[in-house]
Amino acid sequence: MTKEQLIFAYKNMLLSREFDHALINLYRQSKIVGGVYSQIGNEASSVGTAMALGEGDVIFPMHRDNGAHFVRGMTPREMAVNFLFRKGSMTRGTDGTGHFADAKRKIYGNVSHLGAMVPVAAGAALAQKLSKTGFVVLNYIGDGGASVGEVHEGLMMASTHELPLILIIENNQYAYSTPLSKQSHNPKLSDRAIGYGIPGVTVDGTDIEAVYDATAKAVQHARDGKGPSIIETLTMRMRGHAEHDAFEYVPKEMLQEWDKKDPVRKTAELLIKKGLSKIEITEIEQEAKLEIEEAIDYANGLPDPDAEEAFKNVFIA
Ligand SMILES: Cc1ncc(C[n+]2csc(CCOP(=O)(O)OP(=O)(O)O)c2C)c(N)n1
Ligand SMILES: [Mg+2]
Repeated sequence: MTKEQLIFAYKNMLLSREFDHALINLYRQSKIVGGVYSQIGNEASSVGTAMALGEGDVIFPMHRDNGAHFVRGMTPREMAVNFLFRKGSMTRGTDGTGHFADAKRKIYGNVSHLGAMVPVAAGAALAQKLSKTGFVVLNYIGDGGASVGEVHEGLMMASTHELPLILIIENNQYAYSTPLSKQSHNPKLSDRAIGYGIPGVTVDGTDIEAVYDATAKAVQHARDGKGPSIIETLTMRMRGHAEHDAFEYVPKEMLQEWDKKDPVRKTAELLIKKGLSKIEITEIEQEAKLEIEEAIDYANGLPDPDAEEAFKNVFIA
């Protein structure tokens, strides 16, 4: 990655981290109801993968991919309005947990039912192939979600028809309270690519450059008409499944080990190696913090949605 790309990556990783801290605080004050799914530990995976796309490519983020939303140009204000489910949010205030799409930015996720998004993404990839757009489709799934049957169906279709689909398996070691060892006999999830006859690779998901490089390679493979790939990004879910979960089932030593590989800190260290000064890094950090604070204040100042919104787009017998 160039120095400019790394600065962009760092900024977007910080937006994700700061937004996370802000949502956690609001949750503790009961100002947010529903799930707050922490992104901490996943920032290099969501940002590095999304950065490998070009304009016009399609993306299906999941619940820990706020970094990808920021990379695609979603502003902190838009994100805050969505997550605080205010009037004017993309779900008209009916959801605050990231189940919004934005067609103008080619963001088509998030389908809540784990696994169900992959056949939809494969369909979007088929559309790109039939219409010869040259665009690719990037789709995320977790270590738990990757074991749902529909993922297999989507990959069967994508591999057989050589569709331009890239599946990112974000292996953060846990699916709610279930460790990977209790739901997959083979811990190397990228091995699943062998069965489909497509490339599969496992990368350090805390290393922004490793994530970006692997995704850029898979994107080129797809653009060249050679079909789908699987990339497994190894990360750690540093908090509970969502903020209601005290995650006492996760060994403390495991969290301590992974904390040494904190992706945000590692990216700052990389920037210093590339010649950025500590002052320049602090400036980027302060800018991200201020942007998020301003966005949260903005959203907090907006009214609740009108009550009749709750009756729109639902079937009432
Ligand atoms: C089919 C289905 N089953 C259960 C759920 C509830 N659920 C949402 S996220 C989640 C855990 C998913 O774990 P993983 O795929 O590893 O992703 P992570 O949350 O760790 O990022 C569960 C059980 C769901 N959304 N869809
Ligand atoms: Mg997981």
